[in-house]
Amino acid sequence: MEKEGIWQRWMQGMGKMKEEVKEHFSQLWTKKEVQEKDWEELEELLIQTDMGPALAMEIVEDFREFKKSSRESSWQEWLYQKLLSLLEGNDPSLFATAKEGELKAIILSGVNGVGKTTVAGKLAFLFNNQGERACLIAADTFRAAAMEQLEIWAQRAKCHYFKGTEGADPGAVVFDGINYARRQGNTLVIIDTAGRSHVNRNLLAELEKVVRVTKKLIVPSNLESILVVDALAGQNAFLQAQSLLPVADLSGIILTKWDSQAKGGIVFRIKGEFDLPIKYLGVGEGIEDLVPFDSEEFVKAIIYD
Ligand SMILES: Nc1nc2c(ncn2[C@@H]2O[C@H](COP(=O)(O)OP(=O)(O)OP(=O)(O)O)[C@@H](O)[C@H]2O)c(=O)[nH]1
Ligand SMILES: [Mg+2]
Repeated sequence: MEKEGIWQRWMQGMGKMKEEVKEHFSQLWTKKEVQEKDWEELEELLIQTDMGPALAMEIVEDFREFKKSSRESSWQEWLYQKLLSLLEGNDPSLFATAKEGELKAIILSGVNGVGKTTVAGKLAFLFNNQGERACLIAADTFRAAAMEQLEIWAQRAKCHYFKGTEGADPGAVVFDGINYARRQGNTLVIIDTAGRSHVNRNLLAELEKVVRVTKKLIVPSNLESILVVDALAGQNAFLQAQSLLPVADLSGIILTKWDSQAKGGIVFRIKGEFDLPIKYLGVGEGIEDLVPFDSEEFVKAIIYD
């Protein structure tokens, strides 16, 4: 695949929305007399990209100031810098400060059907290709089918796999799985958890236990707790992050289904409100359809495409 244009292709879903927003910026930039309702319309459009009302207001206010003070640079350049600044410090790498020679772990959590198991398989493939020896742990013990699904991913990724019995306590499975991986000489475990509603207390307590058990066996620098979010979930994605952040002690986010009709603004909202880095984007159902989140490429594709 050519690197050129890849981001544009992944972001095709943003198409119509993105064009409308940019058209508005362009019109307001050239207009001599801007009515209050024009600014409000822009704000409304920005909210529709899922970036949240606070950020939409901030951008409109800043843009108004900029229009007053400068006729030099273009609105595109201004918006590019503005959006990029909102993602400042977003480090997409996993295990940036990991201890060499110590087992690493990734816990994947999220609501039903967002793509956790798929991400588990993609990450195992990715890290194995980078020389790690990954083991997938099936901590989704609710359904036998869920464990089988992960096993298929383990075969695709050509990595080790560990499962408990159906209905077993996920915390106990994780305990056994991590010890198994140590014995096998794995360098990385990827823990696939069951989908859970972000408002179900029992299920949240269960996830909390999985994280607690993992922390007992893995040094802090070698643990990544990742929330998997469906990029199409909009406002709901924000609520999911809000509720799982304290429970799972999250260290980052992976946004899936980016190849569908994602509107994009959610990236800025999650980064802004929780200061959680966006690590990867899921861009399809294939094993290689996972890309590290590149802020510059992302913003460039929004503004200049
Ligand atoms: N188009 C697209 N589909 C995806 C992506 N990631 C996952 N899917 C699809 O989404 C569906 C659900 O994926 P799973 O990985 O089973 O989701 P899950 O979060 O493990 O689901 P539960 O375990 O039931 O909560 C599957 O049909 C996947 O193929 C993506 O990046 N793009
Ligand atoms: Mg699953």
